[in-house]
Amino acid sequence: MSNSTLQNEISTPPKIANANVTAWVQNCASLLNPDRVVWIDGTAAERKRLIAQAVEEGVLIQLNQQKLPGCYLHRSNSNDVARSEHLTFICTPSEDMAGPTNNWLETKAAYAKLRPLFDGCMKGRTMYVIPFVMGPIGSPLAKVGVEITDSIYVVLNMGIMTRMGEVAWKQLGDSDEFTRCLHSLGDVNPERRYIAHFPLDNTIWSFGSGYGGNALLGKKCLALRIASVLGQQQGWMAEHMLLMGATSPEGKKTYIAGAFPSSCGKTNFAMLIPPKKYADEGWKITTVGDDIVWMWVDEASGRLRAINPESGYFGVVPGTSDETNPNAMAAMSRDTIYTNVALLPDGDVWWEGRTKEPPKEAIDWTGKPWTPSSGTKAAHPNSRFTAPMENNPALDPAANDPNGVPVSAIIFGGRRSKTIPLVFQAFNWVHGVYLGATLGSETTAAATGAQGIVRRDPMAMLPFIGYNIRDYLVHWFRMRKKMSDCPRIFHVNWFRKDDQGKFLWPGFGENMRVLKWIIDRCQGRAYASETSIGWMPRPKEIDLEGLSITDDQLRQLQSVSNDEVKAEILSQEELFLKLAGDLPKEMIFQRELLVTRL
Ligand code: OXD
Ligand code: MN
Repeated sequence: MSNSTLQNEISTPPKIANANVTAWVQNCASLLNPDRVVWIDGTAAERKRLIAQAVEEGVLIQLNQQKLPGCYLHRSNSNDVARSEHLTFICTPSEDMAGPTNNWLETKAAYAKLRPLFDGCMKGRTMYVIPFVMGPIGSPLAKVGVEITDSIYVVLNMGIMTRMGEVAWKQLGDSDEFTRCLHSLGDVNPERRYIAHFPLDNTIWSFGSGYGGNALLGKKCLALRIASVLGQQQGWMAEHMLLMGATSPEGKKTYIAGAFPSSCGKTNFAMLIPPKKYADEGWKITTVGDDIVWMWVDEASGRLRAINPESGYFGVVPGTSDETNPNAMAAMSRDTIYTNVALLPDGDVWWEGRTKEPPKEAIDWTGKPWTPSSGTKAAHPNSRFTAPMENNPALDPAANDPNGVPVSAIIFGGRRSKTIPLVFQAFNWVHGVYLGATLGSETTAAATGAQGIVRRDPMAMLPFIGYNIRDYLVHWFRMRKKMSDCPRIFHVNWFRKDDQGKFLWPGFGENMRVLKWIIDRCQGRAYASETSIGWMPRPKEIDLEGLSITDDQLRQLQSVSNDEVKAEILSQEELFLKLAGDLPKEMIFQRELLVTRL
């Protein structure tokens, strides 16, 4: 791009901009050749302008502003509806740095492969420069990123998911420490789609997709893949976890982090509304985050503390309703971007599970007329809402606290129709890390590929560990040594089914009953029986009052079969073999101890 275009009024960097960023933006503009450069300032007036422009360009559809003030619908390209794990790369000088669970490209080869795609790709387009902060402003762990993109949808989503605009310049000062995030929609062709991470250069290059997890580069790319590398180097952790607060009737607050694979109900759990009985007693649940946490050991207390680096929710909508998650429904009732849901004749939105009765007619997520007899889904199974966390009626008061919150429990959970009981507790941290490392879950629509197949998803981080899983597991084991008092670790499974294929546990708000036992264990209040797989509540420890679950069904939910556990150990072999020769010794010892307990 010629300098004269860059120097027109609209493209002048704001005075406050950091010189290192300005130089990098100039370089990118020369490569991308946009018609215009727009520096995003993050103000409400700018947002209003950009929304109007997005509506005019057909990127957004204005929804019924009486029912859904400030809400818009976006329909993505139908080939671009989920994260593309097979097109996601860790680019490092050696393959060993990326390890056996990542797709790897050699750094120089990756730049050489991607540069021609970016070369001139913004001709005829506007290049937006988005300065943003991940983490509460002023937090020692907060990180600055700058995303260059040609997608107005990305700009508007980043404005919800991150602290965007002038705050980033203040957080960055004159430092060179910012993540260089380069994104272009290209021609949205899966054949030319790459989500490439260069952890050693603090750089992300994403081409050919507008989908959240591939294109909102502050989220999975920065806050998990790049941050996990920084965490390993600097002694902290970036994890795919929700973070919630639970206040007991006596006013004691316990913070709980939970790792669940994509589309396994993290958002629902983080926004849980206690059943009436618990609410009447005075239990209160508040949300710090629903997808990502950054955790470090506080030197003064020796305890793990956590922040949520995001400032919004990019949640799955199908199945969400006033019954299953009223807080999420409230969060997405205003100032929300819906992606790939169905549009109703009155400008409202709909998705499977929103109401018991489907609407008589709608426009489906692809833009075609739809009726209940169409035989297709009206909303895409991975349709999403992007809403500011401030909209959540149950937002935790510490969600913006730069010092974060202390973590008392870590919960691992997968989607397992068989074998895995409702809840059990690890014997100790090392055993808990083993449980997390061997976490299995049935695959969902959040990523392209076959669904419903059990895959090992260590700490629910399989698609997000930005380096060698061997070093990641070692990092988890070593974190214990930094803590004088470590969180208790638990395993849950809300998805166990009976022989008829019916869910045994109601889930959603009723998960409070399980959470209560977890909290009581952390506070040294509840009893547990020692079993081969860990500490388990006695049946009477899980309160079933008001549920139509029989004691027998609870026993089924909690049953552990030695034969099934043996089969589980065998099915973990695939992961162990991937790590062959490199498996941390704790993993081998824990497996052997489990075998001897059977
Ligand atoms: C997400 C995911 O969008 O995990 O959070 O895919
Ligand atoms: Mn996620």
